[in-house]
Amino acid sequence: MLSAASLTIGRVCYLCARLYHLSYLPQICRFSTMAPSAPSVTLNNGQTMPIIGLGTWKSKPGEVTQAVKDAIACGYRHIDGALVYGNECEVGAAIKAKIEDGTVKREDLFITSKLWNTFHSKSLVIPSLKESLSNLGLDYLDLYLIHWPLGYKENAELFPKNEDGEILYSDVDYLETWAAVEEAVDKGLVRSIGVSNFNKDQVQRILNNCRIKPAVNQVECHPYLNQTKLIEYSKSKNIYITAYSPLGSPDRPWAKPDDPLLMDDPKVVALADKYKKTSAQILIRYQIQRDVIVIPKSVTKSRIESNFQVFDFSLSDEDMKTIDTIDCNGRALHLNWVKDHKDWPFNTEF
Ligand code: 1BO
Repeated sequence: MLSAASLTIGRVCYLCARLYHLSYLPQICRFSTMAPSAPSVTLNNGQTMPIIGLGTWKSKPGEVTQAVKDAIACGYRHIDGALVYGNECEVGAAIKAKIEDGTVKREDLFITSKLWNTFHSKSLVIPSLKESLSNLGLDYLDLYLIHWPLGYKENAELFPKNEDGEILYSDVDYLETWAAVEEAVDKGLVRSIGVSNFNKDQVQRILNNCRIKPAVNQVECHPYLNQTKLIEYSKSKNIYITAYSPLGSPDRPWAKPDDPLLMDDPKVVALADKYKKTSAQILIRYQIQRDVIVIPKSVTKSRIESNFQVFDFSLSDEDMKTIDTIDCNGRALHLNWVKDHKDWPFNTEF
């Protein structure tokens, strides 16, 4: 809980005070004041994590350095990445530049990376983590996630395929992977650990067998796939959900021309008009008010900035409920092409 004293310190607390008058105190009370310009949540190990970060999935190497620099310049302190995004060196170059120009110190930043599916065996986890650290120019990560519960064939390319173009699997149990990720904490290479794209049963299986609990489960989450049940379950276990593709992933390569666009949904557009905000700001604010960490991706400076301007208004309870009504189990990243994998996560309700 924010103390009375903390309410007098810093920009975040000024925003908390403003939001108090907008009846938003119950949600904002889980935030603390680590970052200078965005609220943070406190994870189950006591580490703090800014509730909004810059997503870098699908950000091209030639564009992402400037995007991360712009994000840090306008107040982001949380950058989300992954080895498989193929742009960690360029993300690292931006981090280095913003530390060198005095905008931030390393400890001001919250940097996430993810272990790819071809490195699930115990012996491969720390070497792959070290590759991400080297790419990023860092000596520790704030958060390291197992990217998917799915193991792919190891010691080959990132997307190993047979002659028919089908992905080749490994049968490594993600519990083995989790134990190795726990060792990364012991070695001081990562501060917090978690998972991504795990369903409830898979998270529970880790909880039943772990030494260190996952702090975060990063999943696709937006109003067309609002993940209410997974969020409720996760809260009951003190695990935060991070929402990737919070804007509906309009740039996903496999989108069909007639797929509905979340940002053009009439209910979202009506709320954007009502609050004089963009659709993206409504969708980001929706997650923040559900106490969900959110990582909108953009490489466009004006969008990076406007996506961050979501702390000067509050959606009413009624409008939050209206957004809840457009859920349609509309998963953009279904990975149907590996649905016969023993650990494909989308064959249960949530
Ligand atoms: C394959 C990348 C999914 C989102 O992190």
